[in-house]
Amino acid sequence: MSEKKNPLTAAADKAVDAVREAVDPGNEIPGAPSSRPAPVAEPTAPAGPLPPKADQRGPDTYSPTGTPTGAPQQDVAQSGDRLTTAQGARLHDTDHSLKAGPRGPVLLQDHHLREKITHFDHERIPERVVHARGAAAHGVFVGYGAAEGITRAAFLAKDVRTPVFVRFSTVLGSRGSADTVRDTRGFATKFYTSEGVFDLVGNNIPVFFIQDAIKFPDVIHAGKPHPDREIPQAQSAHDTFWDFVTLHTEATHHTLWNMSDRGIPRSYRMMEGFGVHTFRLVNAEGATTLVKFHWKPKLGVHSLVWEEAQITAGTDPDFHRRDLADAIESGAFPEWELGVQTFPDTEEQMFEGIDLLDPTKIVPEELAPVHPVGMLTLNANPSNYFAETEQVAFHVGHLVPGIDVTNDPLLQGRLFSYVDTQITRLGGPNFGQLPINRTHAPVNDMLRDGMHQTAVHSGVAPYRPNSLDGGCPFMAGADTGAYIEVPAEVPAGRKVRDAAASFDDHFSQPRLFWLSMTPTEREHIIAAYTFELGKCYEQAVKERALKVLANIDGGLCAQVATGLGLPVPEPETALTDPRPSPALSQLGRRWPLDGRVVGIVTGGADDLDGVRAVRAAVLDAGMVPLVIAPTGGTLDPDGESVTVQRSFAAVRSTELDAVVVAGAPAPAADALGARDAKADEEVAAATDLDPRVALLLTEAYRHGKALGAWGGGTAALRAAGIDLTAPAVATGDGAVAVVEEVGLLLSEHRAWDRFAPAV
Ligand code: HDE
Repeated sequence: MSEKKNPLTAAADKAVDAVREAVDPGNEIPGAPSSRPAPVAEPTAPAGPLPPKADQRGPDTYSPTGTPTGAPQQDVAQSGDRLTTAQGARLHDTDHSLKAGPRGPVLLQDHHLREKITHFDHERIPERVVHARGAAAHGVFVGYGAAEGITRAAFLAKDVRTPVFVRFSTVLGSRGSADTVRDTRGFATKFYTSEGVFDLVGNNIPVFFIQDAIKFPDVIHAGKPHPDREIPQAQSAHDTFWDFVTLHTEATHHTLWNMSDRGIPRSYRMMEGFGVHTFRLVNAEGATTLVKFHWKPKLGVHSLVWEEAQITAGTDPDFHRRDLADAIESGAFPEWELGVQTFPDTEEQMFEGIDLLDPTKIVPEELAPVHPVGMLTLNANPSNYFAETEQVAFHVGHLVPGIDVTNDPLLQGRLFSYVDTQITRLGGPNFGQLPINRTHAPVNDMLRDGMHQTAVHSGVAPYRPNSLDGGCPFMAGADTGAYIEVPAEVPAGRKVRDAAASFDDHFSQPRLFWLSMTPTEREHIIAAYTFELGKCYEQAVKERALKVLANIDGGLCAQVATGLGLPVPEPETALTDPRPSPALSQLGRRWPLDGRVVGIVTGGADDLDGVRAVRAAVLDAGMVPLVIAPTGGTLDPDGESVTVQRSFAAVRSTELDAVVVAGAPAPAADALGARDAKADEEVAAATDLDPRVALLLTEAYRHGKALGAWGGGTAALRAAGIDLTAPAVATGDGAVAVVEEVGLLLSEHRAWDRFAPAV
């Protein structure tokens, strides 16, 4: 079926180009709340609503039944310049309820009061039972045509542009929980294709804790806070999680990934995405291929350091959503290539001895390379979190012709769960009509009525067959774009509650993952297990966890046992000898720097020309400079002024990817231990460096971040106790030369070679 030209896609692309032009990276640090700077005095002249910021847009405007309306997106936002009731009646006072006399009582007749409070009382909807905490963006997907031989899906055809909405999330935490917790991340993509909506509802980890959907409530109940005290929030470092995953050893592989650096991503922009299950593609001739979907980020896969993640959870719990929104606002549009691993659709559905229906297994890329089939670019922020990010409803059953499911028992259960959950969360069966969920293909579904029905259907015969509505709607066939399930053979057998024998191997792939890690990555894994198990109370759980680790690797088990102060158990299964997969490691290359944040520390009177030049060089490299000085305000107000983005009191190293230092500022007036516990007075007395700067530099150093200093800045590094000859510490006299070197160092993400691994 040929791709219909979607007028709104073209309009959206145009709007995106306009965003690129409107972004002025020379002056703007992303994050301003409004599209226009606010006056100090409260405005008094009536004016209509401000337009959204240049980086924002809402869902494309389609009718509830999939027809483009062509309406400007602002038409569905608030309108008019006067405050009204929900019915549009203008109001003259919203600060006082209607009373019998100025001292009351309040009158029941006050409709405005009751409407305002009643609506407020119902502003919340149930949060997602999993993946409650998320952030999303609009974008476009462009097919390369490389998949045309294996799928008839129109959106994968060459140069077809499809609007998308992508929501990233953590799994365990509540809506208000912190972004940087150790957890799996969701990576859910809604493709608004010409053939209907396709949802690819994946994660940043390619395997799952369980092999059968019936265990999902178990694993989630174990991972969620304990039901008595409702702690801990958004994390797995507690007894119930470890109790479950050590008894239910098919969770071992996913748990190991969670304990690796994949569990604490630096950014949503720097994560891989995986469809996890094996899907079945079908081409125009009806030939089928089994595939696994992969998203490959242009910026590489990068992580935080655990201490950094913990500090950030307190200092900026919105770290990942801010990073995503700021990057898009500054024009650093995140990109991922979609790729597929392909496998012959054989009767046994195995590949090189790996069961393709077992979602706890990967197929190493060295055995089955990932073939790129298209490019995703996120290019606009939502204009309303609730309407878009909260109300978006994904479903693995939202498929388009050319993409079908397999018998993976985890996937089969998901096919039931997602509609079911939306009915509770979004209040009825019409969630597909919410603007963010509307398909861009015509809908004639004969589904009628229900809560929040926004379509106004016509005709009298929502049934088939009918003659009263002219027989409409008619069925489609393969040649007219029908979704036709692949008539796959169903293996004969008895009805059983059981799994295939090949599902019993729970340890060979965790071992493969462990052996594929570099020594630095292994150190991080050891530390994560030791931390998490160290937080458990039950000795039995810790001992059981060590037994599981012994089945992965003796060295891993011994190191964690040492940390826990427990004996090292013997493995209970024979260790296998898998070939490592270097593709699983995150390290060892250089990656683009788009949207990375560079802190520029100055005492205010240092080489300000150097500060300006560094700022310009950082912006030129597509990164974001944050000028850090003793107080807020501007530096050199009489010259070419430099705006301070962070005072020493407000900054924390964790918001920076790299730091360059222009001088060695003496303790500022507010460097008082009594006021700011970060301002260690002993450090101040011993070094004559502002202790907040000393803390910033030492934290950045031990988190492996590139550091640079020029001129008087070198003295600051020295005063902070930083070895100037250590890896990724750049010093020199030329400000720009130093920042260029820092950029090069930052392209490797972190200087892990500062710290020698023991394993
Ligand atoms: Fe989900 N999952 N899931 N899941 N899942 C949900 O749907 C479920 C699984 C994933 O940003 C829920 O709308 C079951 C695997 C993401 O809105 C719910 C099983 C993978 C998101 C649900 C799984 C995922 C969800 C909760 C076991 C990776 C967030 C709210 C069979 C491939 C989507 C909702 C968003 C959300 C059920 C397992 C990914 C309850 C029963 C495996 C990214 O329907």
